Amino acid sequence: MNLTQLKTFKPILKLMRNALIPVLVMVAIPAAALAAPPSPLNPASPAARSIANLHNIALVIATLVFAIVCTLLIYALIRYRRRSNEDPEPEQIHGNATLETIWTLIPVGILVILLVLTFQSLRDIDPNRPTDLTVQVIGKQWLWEVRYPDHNITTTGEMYVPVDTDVRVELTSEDVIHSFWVPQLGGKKDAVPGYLNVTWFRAERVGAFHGHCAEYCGLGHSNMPLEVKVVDQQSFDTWLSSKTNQQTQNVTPTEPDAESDQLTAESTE
Ligand SMILES: [Cu+2]
Repeated sequence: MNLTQLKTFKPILKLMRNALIPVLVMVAIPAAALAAPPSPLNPASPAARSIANLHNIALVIATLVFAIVCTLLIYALIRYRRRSNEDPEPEQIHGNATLETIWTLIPVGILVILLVLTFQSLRDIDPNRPTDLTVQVIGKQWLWEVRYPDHNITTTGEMYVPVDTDVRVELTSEDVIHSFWVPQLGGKKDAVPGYLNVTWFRAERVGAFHGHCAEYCGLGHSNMPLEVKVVDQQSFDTWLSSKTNQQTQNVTPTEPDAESDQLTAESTE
């Protein structure tokens, strides 16, 4: 390599050196976020697993496309670069029907694969299925109220459910739009005032799953966590009976009915 060629490469090397730290930061921050406990990539429910699988497949395909395109680009830049002014122009490939057919069919094939997989995921997250437990979740500025309509129980900020049980979650809001999101149990679903949205999950293991409002809903938005506590059936039954006793002692009998009538009215609007 002579001196002129070295001078040509110098700005490129400088650019690569300057870009190294921003690129590392761009990779490290999402990687750290994904490794944190409530990661959607560590699913604990069939719907969440379906979404995570779709993400992983799309990521693998996108990475392969990126790697192949970059390799071909770098190869072409080096192999066909003009070394001197006498170099002839490389052979042009405009109008090559075979090549153009190939690079049309490959993206179409990739999109068809992703389309089929997306429809499969949509089927997996569809809440229209028989479920064993119904929970009503109401977003408020700024907390989550969780009601068990079949048991006349209300909790705040936490949801108890039995493991391996299909749970129907009926969502609405009292004020502004909130979004119900427990990353390990499923995708986001908005809680909209005067409207009933439904999602479902089946927690496959015992434990606490952290969730949070995922729609900016005012100054207290960051104070809207939701803890889903998944316990075995026996512990759930014990919790239900202790909570029922506690609430019948504390609450006047007409109050829960009035609240649940209000939710039904809001839902059917
Ligand atoms: Cu919010």
